[in-house]
Amino acid sequence: MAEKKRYYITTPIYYPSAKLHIGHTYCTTIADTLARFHRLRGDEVFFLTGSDEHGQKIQRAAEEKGIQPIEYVNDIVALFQDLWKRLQISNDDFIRTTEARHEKVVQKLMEISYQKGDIYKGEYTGWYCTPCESFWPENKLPEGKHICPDCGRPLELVKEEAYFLKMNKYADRWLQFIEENPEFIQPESRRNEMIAFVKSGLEDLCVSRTSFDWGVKVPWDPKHVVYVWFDALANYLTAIGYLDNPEQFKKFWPATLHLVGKEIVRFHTIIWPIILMSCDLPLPKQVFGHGWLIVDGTKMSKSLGNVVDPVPLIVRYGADALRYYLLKEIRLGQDGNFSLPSFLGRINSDLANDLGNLLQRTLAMVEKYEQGIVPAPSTTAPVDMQLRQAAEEMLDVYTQAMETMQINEAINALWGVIHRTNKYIDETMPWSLAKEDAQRERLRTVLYNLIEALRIIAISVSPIMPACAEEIWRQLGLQAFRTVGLEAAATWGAYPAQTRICKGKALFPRYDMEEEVAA
Ligand code: ME8
Repeated sequence: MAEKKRYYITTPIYYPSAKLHIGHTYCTTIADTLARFHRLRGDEVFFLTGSDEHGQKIQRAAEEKGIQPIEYVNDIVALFQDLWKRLQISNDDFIRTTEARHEKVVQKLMEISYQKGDIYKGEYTGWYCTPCESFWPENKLPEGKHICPDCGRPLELVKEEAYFLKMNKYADRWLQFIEENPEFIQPESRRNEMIAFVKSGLEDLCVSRTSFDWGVKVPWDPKHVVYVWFDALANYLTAIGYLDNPEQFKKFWPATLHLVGKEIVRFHTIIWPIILMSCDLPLPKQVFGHGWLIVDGTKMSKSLGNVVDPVPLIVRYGADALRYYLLKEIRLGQDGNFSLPSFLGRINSDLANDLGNLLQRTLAMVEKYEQGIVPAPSTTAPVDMQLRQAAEEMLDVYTQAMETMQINEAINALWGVIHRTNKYIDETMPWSLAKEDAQRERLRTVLYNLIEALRIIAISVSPIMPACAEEIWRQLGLQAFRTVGLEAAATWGAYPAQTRICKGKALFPRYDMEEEVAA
């Protein structure tokens, strides 16, 4: 058997400065879908998410509430974990930067870099964006304006003793790496931006702070805490066992994909690789900067307060519907809008009508004409071959699209087969076949083919809507869904005839648009 591929995928570890919104849900859903797809394909997957709990932003938020930072983050991190559970996120680990296993890794990396002579003591005088936790030297700012070039919020003037990482020492190596690895920064536009940023001159990076204390202590000088981005990025090493599980670490590092929002591509493609170079560790294979969910033309953001809470949407419409909508509506790499009417439109048309109805109609006919037992096929007509061919071709397009992270293209291919299968019902007219005894075998073949198409649809839809896939599987009378792989979808005719179906409730209800929007 061919050796399994390793697939290590990460999301950003989110700040527990407030509860998460559908922007975070969007990123984590993409990562989950890719992780599930790779597991389905038989790859060995490690999927990581977590929380970024140190830094000035969190310390201030806790102070405003009059509680200790750790108490503050504990409550919010519990909400993160609850959200991921509701959304059926299949992460293999959840890393918190306040865990001892992580603090040790941060200190180790600082130590290695320091011993190598890449970290030196100095004083930082310049600007700081607390919401982004980002340093902005005067020369990177638009003339005379002390606002953050990333988020547009006011900067604070900071003057404090600090340690610095020699970024410039690695600039040439970085440029060479980027040239030799054109896939490293995606999409292409982000890559060009990052190259321009580095070519405009890299300032040494402040890697410690002394004006507050909520962070990992610098091991040789504990009045300093490690800069929150240095601390946060190291999470990707901690979770796979950099210090405590060398075998697993060797298996999964370098990461296959860091999926991040476009505003933090710079941290992941410039700062992170240089930290890794300084520590003599290999660089991740790819960083992909996805687009934003926007509201009225502005990025949805915790600190702007213009956010949509995913929890009531999941409670009302279900995790699968939300996952489907986010994956279908937005092309990876581009920005997208969330709106309730378009969400409801998708549920009604794609989920309730196209998919839900196909299952309902098919199972109702198996019950009516075959007393709920799926018959064996025995005839072949050109229309059957067309259906089979559509399913087989879909699998190729779907696999290729998933591999290149074009999830919405994979969905389009899959829905192509759902439409084709609905059309097959209209073309073969099982209700007419049922009227003639001479057509009995033909009717049986048609019913079998419909069930078989649904089996393939269930497998392929599972990375996108895991609960719905499992429900289709159950209603088809099949078992042990979790052990099924993508290769099972590639074999037309694998559905075992003479199985009893288990017709249940509709997969998705239809909503009245006006009532829902008014509610
Ligand atoms: O940046 N649309 O955490 P964070 C789409 N702790 N995605 C969005 C979004 C939106 N409107 N808003 C946020 C941090 N996101 C750091 C990360 S990693 C070592 C440290 C998503 O809580 C998107 O993926 O601000 C973005 O990059 C991430 O949340 C930022 O989350």
